[in-house]
Amino acid sequence: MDFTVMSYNILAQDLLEAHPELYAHCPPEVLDWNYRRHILLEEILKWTPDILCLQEVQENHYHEQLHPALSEMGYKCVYKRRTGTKTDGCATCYRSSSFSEISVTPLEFFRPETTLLDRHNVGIVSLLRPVLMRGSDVKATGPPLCVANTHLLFNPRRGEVKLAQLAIMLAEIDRAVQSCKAEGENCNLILCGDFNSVPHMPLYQLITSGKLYFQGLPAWMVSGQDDLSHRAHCSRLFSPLWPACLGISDDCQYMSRQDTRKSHGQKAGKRRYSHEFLLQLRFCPATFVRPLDLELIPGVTDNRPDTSTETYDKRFRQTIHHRLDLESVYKHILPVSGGPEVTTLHSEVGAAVDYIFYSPRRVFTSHQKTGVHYVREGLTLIGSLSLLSEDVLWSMGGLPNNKFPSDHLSLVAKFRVDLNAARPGQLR
Ligand code: KL2
Repeated sequence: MDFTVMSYNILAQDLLEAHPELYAHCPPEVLDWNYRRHILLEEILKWTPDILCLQEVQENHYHEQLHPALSEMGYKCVYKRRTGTKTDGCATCYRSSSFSEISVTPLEFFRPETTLLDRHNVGIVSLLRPVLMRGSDVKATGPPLCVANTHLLFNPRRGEVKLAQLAIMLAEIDRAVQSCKAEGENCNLILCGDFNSVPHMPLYQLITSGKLYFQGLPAWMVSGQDDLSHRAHCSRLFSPLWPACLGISDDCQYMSRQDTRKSHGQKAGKRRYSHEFLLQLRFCPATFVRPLDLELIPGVTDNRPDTSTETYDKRFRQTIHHRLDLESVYKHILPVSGGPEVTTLHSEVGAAVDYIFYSPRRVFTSHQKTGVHYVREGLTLIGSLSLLSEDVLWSMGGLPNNKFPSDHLSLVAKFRVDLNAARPGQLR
């Protein structure tokens, strides 16, 4: 079965109006919501994706216009507005002729119990089942597909918040994967949205490589949106990245309540460390920068702490991981010119910040008592809609324009899924 996925940040009208300087290059008519709405719906209709992940969907526009129009086009939708005062949010829609819903989890990243997660971004994690219809009968069903849609924090300086928001998404996806495993099924993955982070920088690397060493990393570098290295003061990342009360391990998995208590040795939710524990912070490698004019006192100022001790490593793992197999549909380079693809453009930036990540197809063998089993899982990427270069977009007058109604382009990918691969370990 083939299916298509679209990820599209449609530019909330309230955000457009809050930052008019970003759109000063645009003729006023292309900024008009009623005009933009028609082209947005045309763009969706043109590709008619089986799965549609939207960001910056303004609540009133969703209820009054977009949801009715999408329902008319055969979509079932879930909407999650941001917490706080901003009026937009994410919407995940699927064509009910191609998928049926197993579960939907809206996620809020704002956690009042932590000083870290103080921003009002959200995400939606849906578990869907592919269905192949013949007329009104179900001809076949496929392995579950987890579709995660998010819009991470914009603030380029607060990379630590972006990572923690991402960790919540990854933990929720992992929970969906585990729930499928418990039923004896492999779950395919789609993670898409606006990550406010550019390709190959640390946040992106964490998603695609499954690990990130972050100790001492300047917070602005996480997303790579801007180069803030000239700043005199920059905050850096130190272990632990997020407090244990978040209930998420450094493997980006939910911990049981018991683990949460164990990892701090006391009541969850309180950051109370022992004197012994705090003493170890003196030996944090990134803080141990030797001042140039430090007077040499033999045995005192030439002494280096040993940071390789076992307890140090155990308490601070300095690396975050995840166990999901994710690859980007787009490779961020344009095929002919070799120049960078952009997914968003306005008067201040042109960059790739939107992505569709997916679990790629893997075939492996397992040798069990009964013989050789071929285990197939993952999605085969069979096509994607081209992105454009910054130059080409500026030659069209920048974004939004009369062809592209948002300051982002839509991303579209086509996948093939093996409907017989629903259960692992089958003999073929
Ligand atoms: O980068 V975006 O645009 O994905 O296209 O995500 C955020 C920004 C969106 C939601 O917060 O609003 C935009 N300067 C420029 N753009 C901003 C700013 C800002 N200070 N704050 C929010 N956005």
